Amino acid sequence: MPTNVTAEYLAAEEEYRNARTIPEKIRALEKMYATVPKHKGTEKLRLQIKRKLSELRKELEKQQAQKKGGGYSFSVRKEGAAQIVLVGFPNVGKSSLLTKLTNADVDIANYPFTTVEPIPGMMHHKDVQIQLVEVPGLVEGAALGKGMGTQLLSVIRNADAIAIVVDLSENPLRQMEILLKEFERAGIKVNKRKPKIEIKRMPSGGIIINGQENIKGELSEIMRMLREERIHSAEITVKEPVTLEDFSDVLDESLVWKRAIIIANKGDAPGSRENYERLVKAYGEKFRIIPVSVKIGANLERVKEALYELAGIIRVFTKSPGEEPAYPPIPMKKGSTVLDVAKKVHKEFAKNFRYARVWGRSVKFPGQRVGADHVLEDGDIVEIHIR
Ligand SMILES: Nc1nc2c(ncn2[C@@H]2O[C@H](COP(=O)(O)OP(=O)(O)O)[C@@H](O)[C@H]2O)c(=O)[nH]1
Ligand SMILES: [Mg+2]
Repeated sequence: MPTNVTAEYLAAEEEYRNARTIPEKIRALEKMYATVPKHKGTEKLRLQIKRKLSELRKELEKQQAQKKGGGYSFSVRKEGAAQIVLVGFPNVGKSSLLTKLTNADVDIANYPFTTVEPIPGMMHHKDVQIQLVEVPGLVEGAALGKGMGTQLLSVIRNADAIAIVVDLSENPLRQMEILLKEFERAGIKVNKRKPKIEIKRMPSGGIIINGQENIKGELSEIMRMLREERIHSAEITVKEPVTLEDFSDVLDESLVWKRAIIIANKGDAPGSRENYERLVKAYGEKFRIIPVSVKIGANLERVKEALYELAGIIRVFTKSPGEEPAYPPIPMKKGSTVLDVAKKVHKEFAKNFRYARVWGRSVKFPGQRVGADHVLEDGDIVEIHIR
C-alpha cells in the first residue's frame, strides 16, 4: 500500500471493508478511485480498484437478471439502419420528442415515471429509417439496481448510440453529472475512443506483442493482466501510445464505447438560456449540444439531422450497367466498403466480385473503377461487376 494516500482515501477504504452489499462495495470503491492520488506510484492500485469494480459490475448484472422475474429484461429488437436511445431524467420531454420525431404512440403526462418500459419509434430521414428508443426513468443509483436500472442500462449498452435529453428548465449540469456517473457505473464509455489495441487469440504459441514501444508501463503488468483473463496465446498489436489503464480497459469485456449527443429541451422555459450557456461551457467540448423546444416546435429539424449523423449511416445507391440508380438507397455503416455493399445486395455478388464503378464523393472522377476494399461515402452510386 502506498504511504502517501489521503485521509479521505483511507476513510473510503474503511467503508469498503465494512460494505456488505454489492452496491455498497461499488460506491466505496468509486470513492477510493476518486480520492487516490493520481501518479505513477499508485498506478497498480488504481488498476486493482478498476478491476474490482468491473468484477462487481458483472456480479450485479447477474444477480439482477436472476432476481427480476427469472431474467426478465427489456430488450428492444433492432429495426431500421440504426438504434439510438433517448436517455434522461423523468419529465424532461423524451416522450414528447419521440412523438414529434417518429410514428410511436406514447403517453405524455406532467408527472414523473409516466413511461415505465422502453418505447421504440421509427424516424424517417433522408430515405433512411432510424429507430429511436425512449429509455425511461434513469435516476441516481440506476446502475446499482435502483428501479429497473440495470435492465434499462442494458438497453443502452446494446444501442448503437445515445441521445441524452436534458431539461433546460432545471439545472442541466446536475442531470449530466448523474447520468454520466450511471453510464460509467454500467461500463458505458461515452464519446471516448476505444484504445487501438488488437487482440487476436491463438490456439498456441504464447504471447506476441507488436508495437511494444507504444506501451507506457511495465510489460510484466500486461502479462499479469493477460494471465488473469486466461489469455495464454495471442497476437497483440498496439497501434498507438497506450497506458496500462487503456490496456486493462480493452481487456475488460464489461465495457462498451458509445457515441452520444445532448438534446437540451424546454428552450422556451424561463431560465433556459442561462442553463443552456452553462451546459455549453461545461460539456460543449465533449458533446454536440442541440437546444430545442418540443413545445413550440423549435429546432426539431436540427435534432433530426443530428440524430441522423449520430447514427453513423451512409446511403449507398446501387445501379446496373446502363440503368438509373435504384431507389431507395441501401443504408450502410460509415466506413463500409464496396464489398460490404456487394454482400448486402446478394451473396453471389460478393462471391463473384470483379470490380465496381463508383460515382460520388469517394472517387476522383465519375464512374471510377475501384476494388473490393474501396471505402464509400454518403450518397455514392455503385455499379458492381461480377464474373
Ligand atoms: N415548457 C416545455 N415543456 C415541455 C417541453 N417538452 C415537453 N414538455 C412537458 O414536459 C412534461 C413531460 O414530458 P414527457 O415527454 O412526458 O417527458 P418524459 O418523462 O421525459 O418522457 C410534459 O408536461 C410535457 O408537456 C418543452 O419543450 N417545453
Ligand atoms: Mg416518457
